[in-house]
Amino acid sequence: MSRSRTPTRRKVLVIGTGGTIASEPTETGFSPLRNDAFFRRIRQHPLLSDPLSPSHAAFSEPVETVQIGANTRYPALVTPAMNDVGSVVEYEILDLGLHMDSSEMTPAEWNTIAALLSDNWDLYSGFIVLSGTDTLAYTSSILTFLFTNAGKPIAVTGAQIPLSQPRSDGWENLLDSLVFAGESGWAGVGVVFGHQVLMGCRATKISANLFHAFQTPCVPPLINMNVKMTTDQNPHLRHRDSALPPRTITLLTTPTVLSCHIYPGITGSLLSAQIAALPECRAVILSAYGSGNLPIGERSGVLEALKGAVEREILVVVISQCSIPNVYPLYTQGRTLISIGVLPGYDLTHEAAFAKLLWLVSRKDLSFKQRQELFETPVAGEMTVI
Ligand code: ASN
Repeated sequence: MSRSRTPTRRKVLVIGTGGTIASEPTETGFSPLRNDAFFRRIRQHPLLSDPLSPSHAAFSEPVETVQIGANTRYPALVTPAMNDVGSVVEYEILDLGLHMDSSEMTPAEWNTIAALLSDNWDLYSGFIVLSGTDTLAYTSSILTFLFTNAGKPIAVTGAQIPLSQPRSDGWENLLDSLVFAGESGWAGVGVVFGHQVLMGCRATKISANLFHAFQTPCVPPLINMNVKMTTDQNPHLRHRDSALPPRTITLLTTPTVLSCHIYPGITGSLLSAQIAALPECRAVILSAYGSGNLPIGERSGVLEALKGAVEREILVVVISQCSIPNVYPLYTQGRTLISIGVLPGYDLTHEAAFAKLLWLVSRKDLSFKQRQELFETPVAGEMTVI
């Protein structure tokens, strides 16, 4: 890992959305209550808030917040030294008005997060998005497409155990995120979890129990944060630079991307009914068997249904149900699908396929043909085309 010789004091913006990391026990189970307990816990933690800095304080000390529209900004905190030359990170937590379990996350929240990142781009050297883990990989995927090639780091992290509970992994995930977003020389969207930084558009949640909750099944981690910080020669790890992110687009918030799981006995009429139930359907993800196979015999009517969808300019893509995905047209089924305009998703995760399609259909500047072409072109290392 590259180390600067002179100590740095970079500013990082932390956007809080809720999730387990910010949850407190309630009568109905853990809930990401929107109160300042979350900030108080961080403020009194000696590894996250330097005990010698004036902002460090005991849990019981009062908190002065600033209301910015619906969001709440907490006072800046400073970490203790993060490396051997004494670099520190100064960070501010901005809590979204609505704290939520991430299973409630929708494209509308992604628009809010993306707008906050854009509006604050010049004011901070790095960003951290705190999310629940259930949809964290969807959030990191969409942020990768919205902030492709940005020259600053955006860490997306959370926890399996709340900070309010014993043995929380949130402390380490937050500390590692501050290292990635504030101390390191790296850029790009990374899922920071279990002492690793993973490609934002390749990550998938593999467990609700393991502290290593995320994996990138087809590529190595970007960074291993062990005693030594090592990189796995993932070509998508980029250095900080002054490149601006592309102008953000506003994601469509009405349901436009349909996801269909293929299973034995599925019929064309079942697929058509699902497509018809989405009046503004612009894209369909088919999670198919193995290398992208699904029933195409006349009996099922699936091929006819898909042909009709492509003719109505709906992007239809095939990804694999396998936990290590890889779609390639090896069998007659796969090739027939391609011949009617269905697009192979190669090794895309479901999260990245959904995010890429939402990003493509939300771009008003693209024709249907251009969206098809761009779907098959990797834009942020999200897939390997073979
Ligand atoms: N249900 C939680 C969430 O996604 C799970 C977690 O964060 N570990 O908000």
